[in-house]
Amino acid sequence: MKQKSALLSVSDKTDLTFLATTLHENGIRLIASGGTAKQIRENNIPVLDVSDITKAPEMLGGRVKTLHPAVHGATESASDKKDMEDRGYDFIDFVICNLYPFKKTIAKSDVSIAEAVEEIDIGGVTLLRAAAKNHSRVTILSDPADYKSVLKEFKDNNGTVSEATRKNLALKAFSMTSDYDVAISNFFRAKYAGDGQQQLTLRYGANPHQKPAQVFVNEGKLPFKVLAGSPGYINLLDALNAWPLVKELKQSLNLPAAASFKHVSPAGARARGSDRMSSFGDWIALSDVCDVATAKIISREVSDGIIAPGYEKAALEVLQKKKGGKYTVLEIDPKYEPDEVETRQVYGLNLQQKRNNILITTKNFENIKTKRNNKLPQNILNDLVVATIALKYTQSNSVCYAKNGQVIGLGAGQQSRIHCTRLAGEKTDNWWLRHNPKVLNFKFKKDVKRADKSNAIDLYVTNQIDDKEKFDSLFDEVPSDFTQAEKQAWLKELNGVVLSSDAFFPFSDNVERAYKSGVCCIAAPGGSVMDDVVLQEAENKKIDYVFTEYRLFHH
Ligand code: 93A
Repeated sequence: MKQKSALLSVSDKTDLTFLATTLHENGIRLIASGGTAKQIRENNIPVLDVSDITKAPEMLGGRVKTLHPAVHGATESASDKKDMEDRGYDFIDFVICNLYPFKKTIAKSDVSIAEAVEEIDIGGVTLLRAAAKNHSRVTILSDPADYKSVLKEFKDNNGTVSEATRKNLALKAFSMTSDYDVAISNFFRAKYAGDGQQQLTLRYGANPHQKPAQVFVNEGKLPFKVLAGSPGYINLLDALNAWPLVKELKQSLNLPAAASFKHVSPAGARARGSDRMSSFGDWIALSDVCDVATAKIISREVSDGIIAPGYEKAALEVLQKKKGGKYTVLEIDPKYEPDEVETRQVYGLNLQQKRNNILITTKNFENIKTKRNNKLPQNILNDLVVATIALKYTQSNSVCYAKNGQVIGLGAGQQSRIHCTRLAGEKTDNWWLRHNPKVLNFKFKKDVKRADKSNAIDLYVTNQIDDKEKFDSLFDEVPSDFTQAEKQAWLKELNGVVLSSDAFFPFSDNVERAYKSGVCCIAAPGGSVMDDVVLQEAENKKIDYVFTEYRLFHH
């Protein structure tokens, strides 16, 4: 039987001597590149230089060590065998290779491009790929951690390595080259693509100590331009959730849409006033080109940034002056469509899923399960679309109340559904209480800031005024108390509210709570063992209940 050969070319020389000794002891001929051969030889193990089989010496300062037809690519096909014989080359059975430490080099803070370039492996990647491609006969060892187990298998099985092991090792090698190439392209994207083209450096990550931070696409260009300010990581999370929300609302209802986001959930949709307190320092999205009137409204609000498909020239000038020029303005390409499949990394692992790209339209609300109505009026259908699209971009669990084409109460990110229903219900009640004539007629002093007004109104309607003197000092005319009886009477007048839930209601308490905030129609998926009980509660309360087709969890 012909003697087997191993080609060794390793940058990380961990356990190299052990490996070479064992291979040699098992009758395998060793061939190695410069530094690898030197270390093997120093340990008195016989080894050939790559040039012994290529008849071409290592050259260009080591940049060409193993790149040669004697080394790469031969399969067991008859024509390959003939080619090899004609040239007098032998087959290689084992390839042991790991790459120049590119990642380690670029991790140094002051690395120059020249230094990084020197660490780009050419021949090693070619070796790994050629060997992995030929894994039907070649064993490829790309990680010193595998030496021991593979050598044991080799010895225990009369000098063979199983197909299963070869497959695993090939996969490892393919993954290694792909990871290596990603590191190289990321490095050069940051250096060469020009900030904002394919990559944009962000101020910082979720927190100021999480630096560096960036947003990038692997190919093509980023679908947005920065027209003012400098976005941070959470700004982008908000923008990239708020934009599809308004885009889909517009698509579905053919009406202009706006959204106000905070901490990656909407604080309002189609109107910013749904939850003024939460919208303080928000991110705004508009479905349409921002005109001057809208820019002027935004300019007096406390807000962090905006994303829209365009800006009238004068509108942009208004926004560029906001926050002393620090207001962030992004222009999104309205034609941009993300890939069907989305991938994210959490705790070092890649998670992948098909994007939630279903479009919510009024058609989603035709499966009415209660007896009162067999068709819903158009305004209710529209409100259900608004509430449900808002949920599609809200951190789960989530429940949304809507009325008059806008979100009026949204409960996000609660682990319990009834807590969502209560939270959103309380927000809805507050929204309604804020629309009481007593509040609408507040006579604030002239110099009171908008945020202080919002805060005072919130304290007033939620009975939380601790410092009455401070509260009174905000007014030209101090408002009389909003008594419990007055509030109860006013809340009774709230009606025509719709509610959407991102998943089924497991208990009828949700329906009871919704009823207290004037809900006349609920949309939620079915599928709970308690469906019958939940629907019966809706019948009792004269609430229309629609089963929707889709669960809409979002994280
Ligand atoms: O500069 S290279 O890209 N040119 C080559 O032909 C080549 N062949 C193997 N680098 C090349 N290698 C790499 O050299 C291997 O990937 C390994 O990391 C390193 C081993 O070099 P030495 O044996 O001289 O220590």
